[in-house]
Amino acid sequence: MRAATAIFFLLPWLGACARPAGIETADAWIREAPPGAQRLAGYLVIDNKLSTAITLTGVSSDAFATVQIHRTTMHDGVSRMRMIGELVIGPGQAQSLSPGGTHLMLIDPQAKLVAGDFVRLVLHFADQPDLALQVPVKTGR
Ligand SMILES: [Cu+2]
Repeated sequence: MRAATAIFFLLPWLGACARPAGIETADAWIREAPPGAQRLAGYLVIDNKLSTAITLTGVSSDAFATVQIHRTTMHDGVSRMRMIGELVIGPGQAQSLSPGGTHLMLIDPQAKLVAGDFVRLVLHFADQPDLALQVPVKTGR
């Protein structure tokens, strides 16, 4: 019984291949963009369950030429976004990348992406293994 339980819990680890322990993600999605748009926005929640801070140093995807981390700010009622080089998430903190706030800017899609498609994104962290995600494209705000 005990051995069977151990195998049950080990199987996801073997399949996941060096997924970083203690970093969880939720609600990842990419917003479908109008035809011809060269920039799409991606969102997710990154939950740091570790007792130390983690640093997201970048994101890559074969589906886009470039992925940047952007932060949206308001200046005199005008929304602007700027690139941030990295994102630090404190111990026990969850960072939400969401519409109107920090987001992933996915630049120059290699193919047209529509709702229902899935895109592989790889999150890169300092001092942690990469974290690969299959992220759905959806309509919405
Ligand atoms: Cu942006």
